[in-house]
Amino acid sequence: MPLYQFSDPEIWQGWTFTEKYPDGREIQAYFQYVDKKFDISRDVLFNSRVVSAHWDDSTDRWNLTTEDGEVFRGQFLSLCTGIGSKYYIPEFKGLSTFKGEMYHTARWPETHDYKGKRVGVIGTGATGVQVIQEIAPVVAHLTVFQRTPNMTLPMRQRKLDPDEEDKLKKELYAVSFGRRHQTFTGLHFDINPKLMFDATPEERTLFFEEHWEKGGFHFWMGSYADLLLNPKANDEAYGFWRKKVRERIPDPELQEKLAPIQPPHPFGVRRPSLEQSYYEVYSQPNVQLVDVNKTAIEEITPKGLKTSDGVEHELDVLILATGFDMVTGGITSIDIRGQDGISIKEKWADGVKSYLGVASATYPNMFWIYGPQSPSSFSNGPSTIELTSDWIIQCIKHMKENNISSIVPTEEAQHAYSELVDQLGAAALWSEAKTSWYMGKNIKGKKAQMLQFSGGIPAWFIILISSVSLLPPPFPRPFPAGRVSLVRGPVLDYMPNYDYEAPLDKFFVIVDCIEE
Ligand code: NA7
Repeated sequence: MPLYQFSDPEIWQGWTFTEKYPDGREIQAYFQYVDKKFDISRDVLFNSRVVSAHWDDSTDRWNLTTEDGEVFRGQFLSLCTGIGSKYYIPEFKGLSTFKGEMYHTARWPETHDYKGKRVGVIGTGATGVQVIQEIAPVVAHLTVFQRTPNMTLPMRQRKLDPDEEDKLKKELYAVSFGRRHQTFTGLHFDINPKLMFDATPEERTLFFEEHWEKGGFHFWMGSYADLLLNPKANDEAYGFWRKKVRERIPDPELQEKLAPIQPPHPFGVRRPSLEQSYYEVYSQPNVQLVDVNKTAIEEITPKGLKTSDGVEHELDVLILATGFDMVTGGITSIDIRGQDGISIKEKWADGVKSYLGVASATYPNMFWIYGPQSPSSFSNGPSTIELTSDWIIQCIKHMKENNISSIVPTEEAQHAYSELVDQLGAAALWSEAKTSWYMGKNIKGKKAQMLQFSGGIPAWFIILISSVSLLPPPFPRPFPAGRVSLVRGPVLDYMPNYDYEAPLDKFFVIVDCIEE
């Protein structure tokens, strides 16, 4: 069953996806179905860009202004700006001189015919991989400009049988949705608590094979507990990945470009993209792979793209699959000012700080969902989104019932939480990827820091609910002291002497606090 959907039975009982990974059209149809069920559109102002949000301390209200000059007032501000809403185009010399068609993958045209065209793609992240495998069979020529090979995983896309799904709905859907709150990623499977070298070589090989066959994120977030903690353990997984990928690429030179002997960074410290025919297309005669580390992109010309070896790659279409100002860009592109009148962009120039990954000191009554310092991109979206939304509703309800008109995290609580996020980030191998958006390193000038809570959903959830379900004020309580670990990794004390016995039983399914 697809887990990337709402867990409300009113929704899933009446909807069946046709594929394990539905395409854009089907996802849009699903949203329309949800909208019809809950009449969401009634409360939405479409095509309306919010440019500023200023807090007024004298009235305890937010004043919002849109690009069209409309002004709105509200007691609460909930930022549902997502983690990938501000797309990013690097400053390529001569970009505006290009005479052909140019698209960023975030602004993909609804319909387009690439048949017979000479197409260039810069970037081999999630969108690059998708575009490359889809258009390679139809274009006249495709040139891919790669900086870092993507350590992709097999998607194992398949059609879903409606009868089988009906049966699953009766037996397992509710169970699987419940399970989403108990695993590190909010998927239905979890990280194996065993360490890589506690398994015998035979056991390991069979384990890898099984997870590879399952496809999706199994090989990554279903792996041994120290995959992202121990470089030697990571090498084992990379070696298996490299072998599997190389089997699909006959040409040794291409093998080295796409799955090099020396990994550019540890496996899984950047988000692996799911692919279907990504490696096969590179063997087509009309596809060329340019390693921009060897022949750099010098400039974009009216006719195409010039690399440092003097070659001008002539193109009809240039596709920029160059990513996003991830996690923070959607928030910092709005002029948000709180109690002290300082914009959030200015405040975060020196690094993001939040309380619980949902709120920020000096910005009262402002919450965000699936944003900075929450499990966001380390989790299945709906799993985190539903937990956070429930938390916000509960918090607002509590405020209403207790006549509290505004709340704001204290600087101290924010500092303590943000430190925990940093420490968790530093405890694993994440920072070894040079241009990872997980760490904000893909954007020039952005402070390098772990942007997500990397201790998994159960650990985050216990911190979240313990800090809020126990309101009354003052808000916030310091988050519950205790210990969080990256599964079997270093255990971090985030406040001493916390009696964590009871909540652990309930929520810390994969967090190992007792051993150390
Ligand atoms: P990603 O995954 O951030 O990929 C961006 C790609 O663009 C990546 O391969 C970058 O290379 C490449 N890039 C960026 N700047 C340059 C320059 N200057 N020269 C060459 N190549 C460059 O973005 P996507 O939009 O594909 O996916 C974003 C997320 O959305 C994805 O992870 C999913 O969670 C959904 P690099 O690898 O950094 O060397």
